[in-house]
Amino acid sequence: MTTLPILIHPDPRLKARAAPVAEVTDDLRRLAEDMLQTMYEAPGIGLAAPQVGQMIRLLVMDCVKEEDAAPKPMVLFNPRVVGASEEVRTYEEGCLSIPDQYADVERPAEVDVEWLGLDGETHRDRFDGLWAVCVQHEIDHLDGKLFIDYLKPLKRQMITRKMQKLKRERARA
Ligand code: K1U
Ligand code: ZN
Repeated sequence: MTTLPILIHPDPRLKARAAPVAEVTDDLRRLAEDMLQTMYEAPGIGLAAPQVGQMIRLLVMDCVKEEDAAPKPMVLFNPRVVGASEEVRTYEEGCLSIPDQYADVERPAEVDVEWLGLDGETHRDRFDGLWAVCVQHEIDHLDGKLFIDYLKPLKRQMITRKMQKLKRERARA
């Protein structure tokens, strides 16, 4: 397994719409394994393929928080929200492509999602709590949308400038 470099905002690949996968192949299963390893190592609770420069509709996540609980890695190809609760919930989100920046985002509290699994079969489930926050954040990545796009322009601009500075510093190091 390989740990992949994570793109940092601003990057045009993080603003582009990713393409659906035609079929779940062994190469794509290997990429999903590498993404899970990258996510656990970061550490994070989710990761979308565009964040590692792969412009396909694939996301991984594991929102199990308790340290002594068994991990629950999930791999979703071509995920789509097919239903959402009227009830909304605000959560302070972060992003591995926007390190050390957090902001409140309001989203539906529960969502129904359909996707292709590692077995190539269609799956459907209802997500709530942190799982609902995370799956919506990751599907946004597949549509070229970042959590800062929900913020007021001034706050978004401030975060973007911080990230530009971070990238300049990392390039010099
Ligand atoms: O998509 C990403 O950039 C990953 C992101 C997912 C996410 C976090 C919070 C709300 C919505 C979506 C992260 O994993 S940021 C890191 C993080 O939240 C975390 C890190 C260690 C332990 C627990 C959480
Ligand atoms: Zn993110």
